[in-house]
Amino acid sequence: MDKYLNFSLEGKVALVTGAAYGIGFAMAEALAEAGAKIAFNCRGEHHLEQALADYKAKGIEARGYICDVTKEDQVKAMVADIEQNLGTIDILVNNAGIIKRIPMHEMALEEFQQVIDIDLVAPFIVSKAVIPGMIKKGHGKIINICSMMSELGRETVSAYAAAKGGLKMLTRNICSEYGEYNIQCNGIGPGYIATPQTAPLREPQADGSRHPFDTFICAKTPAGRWLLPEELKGPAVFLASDASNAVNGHILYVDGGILAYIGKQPK
Ligand code: NAP
Ligand code: GCO
Repeated sequence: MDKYLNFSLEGKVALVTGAAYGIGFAMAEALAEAGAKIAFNCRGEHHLEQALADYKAKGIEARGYICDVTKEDQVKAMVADIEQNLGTIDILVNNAGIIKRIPMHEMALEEFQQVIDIDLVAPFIVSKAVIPGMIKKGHGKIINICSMMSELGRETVSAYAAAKGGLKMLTRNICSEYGEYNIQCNGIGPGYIATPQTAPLREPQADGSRHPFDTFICAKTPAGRWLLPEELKGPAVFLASDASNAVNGHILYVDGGILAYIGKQPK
């Protein structure tokens, strides 16, 4: 087993943004299982309370914060409190994100801006807050949660695709600018994962039939199914650990093969 010690996160401090539930919760759980001390944030007080109970139920003493990642002052205060109580942040997962599914010509500027602020500007804000500590410590891991929409477009998700495409390039630029400080910045690009964010795409129709998007995305996924948040646990530990010290600027697509597949031929 000694061969695989470099997957261990013992003694590390990890901040996972937006990890009250969904993909962020699953990745934070994995980082804790690998030995890291966990800090997370969300916006909703009720989400925070429930998340703390959920982490505790899994034996994880997570440190939770109400912090809007688009507000630099709140982020700075959260990072300072983490550094004071847990130590310098070794691992940052920029996971917090939203989507608005609106035809672009009907989308209000404020709606477009809100998606860009949370999905692209906030990873800049949080990364900027943690990088000085990582430089001082001599190492760091930043993992940006990208998307199929970092590579592909589709109707109604213009703001989201613009943000996630930008996040792919922000990932590559942090890699370029901070690699010399032994900071690796990579992305995880999940496929279609069953979480609250995609619940509207899976809801059965009024007549009880499958949501057309549910049928569509299963035909676009070689395994013919939605992926699960737990299937992101291993990739997150890998990119957070010393096992990936030579991996930098890479977007690891955990998509079940969607990007490689033209789609199942209709019968
Ligand atoms: P989710 O279930 O909607 O969870 C989103 C999380 O982000 C929640 O904890 C939410 O907390 C938090 N959040 C949103 N805006 C925030 C803000 N301004 N400040 C702080 N926290 C904020 O989403 P998910 O499906 O787990 O997705 C997580 C990430 O993976 C997102 O970046 C998403 O774009 C990406 N992704 C998802 C899929 C998928 O199929 N589900 C695929 C590819 C990529 P509150 O509710 O308390 O605000
Ligand atoms: C959508 C979905 C996707 C997923 C994910 C795919 O409306 O198409 O929400 O955007 O969230 O980003 O990788």
